Amino acid sequence: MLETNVVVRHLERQRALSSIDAHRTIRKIKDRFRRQTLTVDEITDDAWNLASGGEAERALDVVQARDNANPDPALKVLLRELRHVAGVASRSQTGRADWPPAYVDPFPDLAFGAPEIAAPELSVEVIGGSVGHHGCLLVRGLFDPHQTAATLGSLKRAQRAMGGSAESGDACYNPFDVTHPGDVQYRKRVESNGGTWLADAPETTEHVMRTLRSIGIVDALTTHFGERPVFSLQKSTLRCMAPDERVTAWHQDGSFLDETVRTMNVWVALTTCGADHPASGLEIIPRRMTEYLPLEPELAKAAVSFDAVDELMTETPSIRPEFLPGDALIFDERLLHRTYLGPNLTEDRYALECWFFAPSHATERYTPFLA
Ligand SMILES: O=C(O)CCC(=O)C(=O)O
Repeated sequence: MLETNVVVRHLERQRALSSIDAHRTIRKIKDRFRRQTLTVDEITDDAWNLASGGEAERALDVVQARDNANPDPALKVLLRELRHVAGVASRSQTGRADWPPAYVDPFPDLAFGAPEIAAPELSVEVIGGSVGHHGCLLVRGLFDPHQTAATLGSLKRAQRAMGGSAESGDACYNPFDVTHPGDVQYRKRVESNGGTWLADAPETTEHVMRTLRSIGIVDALTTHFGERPVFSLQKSTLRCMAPDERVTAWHQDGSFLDETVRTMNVWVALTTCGADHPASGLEIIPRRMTEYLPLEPELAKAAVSFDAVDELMTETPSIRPEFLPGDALIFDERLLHRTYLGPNLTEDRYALECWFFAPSHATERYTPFLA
């Protein structure tokens, strides 16, 4: 991790390589990678050379291509570090001026409930239009059965390794170096509730990013934000939610992120849950919220007051969608929602929660990774 910090500091101070030098270096490295005879140490050296020349995004893309062709656990950890360096560098963009982007309502006749599509209908217009007009978008089968099973398998390996039984070395669970004491406590809290930060699991991170890219999510969000998105250490989580009945806090994530934040969450059920299934799902108020509701922090720091939720529900009752494995809910920082932990739950629920940010408008205190 020291290496990452050194490179970040270096990047912040310098633009030492001229772009001609950088292009020459990239060409040489691509040629070397194509031959596929490089050892992991050689790839690592080449990648850091590129990154310290201000080309972390290019380094990320070439190492990723190499890892796709010839997977190696050590490359997963390297990729996670490169994502961080590239994520930090991407913060200096200005972002799109027309925010929020204007989208036509793709479901003009939908008066109540969550807009719903099948995965092949996914586009930036449907995502942006549904979230912008109805608060969220339900995507049936966003992950196909193979992608769902592979993600669930990778999540379980990460959580077993987190519990002390690593199966394939550091790539399953490899906590990213954090220095802020608040983050150390935050990670402990997440882990004690059955969560694992996505970026702490380099193998799962690469699997998830490859999957989200292959189904068009990363490109769609790049168009939506006008810049390649980042995800953050503290806000993207692999979850195993135990069936413990308790009162949970309604929240709008934007109420505890920076005021000008631009986000989109891709929440994917990896096991059957929600509705009347015996595994916890999400309860949501399916409407576009224009404001942040008052908080009542007794239950949790960002808990919205139950009175305010009750009042809103007289206009828009809450729903608890059914999720089959691979179904997803896409929403941004304004949606009012909570984990549903009502009576009669008996099974664990597994899910991926992946919050993307426009790097120019990401939460400052969070640790970014380029998607
Ligand atoms: O998975 C859950 O139960 C919580 C999800 C959530 O609150 C979120 O994705 O913002």
